[in-house]
Amino acid sequence: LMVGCSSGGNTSAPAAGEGGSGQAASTDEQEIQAKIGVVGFLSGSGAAYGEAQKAGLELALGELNEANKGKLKIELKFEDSAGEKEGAINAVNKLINQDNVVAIIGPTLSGEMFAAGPVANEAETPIFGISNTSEGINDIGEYVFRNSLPESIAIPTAMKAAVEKNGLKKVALIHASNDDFSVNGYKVMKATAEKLGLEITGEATFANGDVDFSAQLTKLKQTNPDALLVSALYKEGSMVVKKARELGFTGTILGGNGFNNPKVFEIAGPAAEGLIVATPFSPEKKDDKVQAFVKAFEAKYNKKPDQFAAQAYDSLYIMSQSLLAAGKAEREELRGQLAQLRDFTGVSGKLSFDEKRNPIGDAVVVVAKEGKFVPFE
Ligand code: LEU
Repeated sequence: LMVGCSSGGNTSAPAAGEGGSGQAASTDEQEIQAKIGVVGFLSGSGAAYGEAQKAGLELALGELNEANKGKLKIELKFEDSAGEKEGAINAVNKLINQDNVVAIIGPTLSGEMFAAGPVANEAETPIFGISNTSEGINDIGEYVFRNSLPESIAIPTAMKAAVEKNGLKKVALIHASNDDFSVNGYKVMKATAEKLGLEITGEATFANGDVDFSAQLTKLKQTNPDALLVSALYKEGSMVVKKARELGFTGTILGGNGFNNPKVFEIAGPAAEGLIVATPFSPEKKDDKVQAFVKAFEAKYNKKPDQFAAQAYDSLYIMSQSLLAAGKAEREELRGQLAQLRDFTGVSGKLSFDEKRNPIGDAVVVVAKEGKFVPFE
């Protein structure tokens, strides 16, 4: 790498690499200019995920630039990947080579990260997932980070609670077979069911983009499960929930991380009632930091933040802390600081990081009640 990308060309600070020497002026107390790229699912079937992330990031950006005045100024450059692997690869290439960003936040989906993470890693540019919950994200390489709690922690927490409180014995599973995250979530659900000694009465799949799930659900209902375990993104997942209720399934429905967005209530309507999911963030949490964030978010956007807004918000605080510790906006230094992160308390809870930079933390279990998620107790 030639330049450390200390600033974008469109700011008033000296841009490293543009002058003859390639060195920024050595005046002490110089404000660090950091341009960070964001790759989000901002249009298409999962756009509400990307919108939540953008909202969380922009709220944090305003707060941080105010708090760090004179020391650090962050600029965010958003790119829409539309939830596509190709889109994510193109966005990452553009941000690294054209915009010369110091790091990238996103992309939204695990599948996109599996495709685009290697590109950033190869270019020695830190890339930070804020919603990638699949197994194996950090194995992409040492420039790959995330603060999103893996499904392998969240799903078992939700399943154990559901087994205890709803007395489940037999479960049926359904998932999107063409989405890495949904496939991983399904595997965790199946392994957890086996571990908990549950009988698996049936399994079915569909593809993202499908709109008719009656054949699969009719068959699964006939196997008479106590619960339906759904691993999907919100659009298809919510339609599955709705259809299952329409077909007369009255048992428990439990979903993965994809359901943690208010769109679920829009799409599934009253059929969402009783849906159980695990999340590292709840806007209802009685915690000063969480409540201050919820208040600021509501003041700015007139709605409550979801998990994706919260993790996005936290990620920029982690970036800011690491950039200040690095003392400059350079990729290698920033990577070093991010790798040293051992724990961080944000609005989405207290996170620790294992030796592979995987976050470890607690999930809370919530249940859909009258149009919102409330603690499952
Ligand atoms: N957790 C999902 C994934 O890792 C994304 C989220 C936005 C539902 O792909």
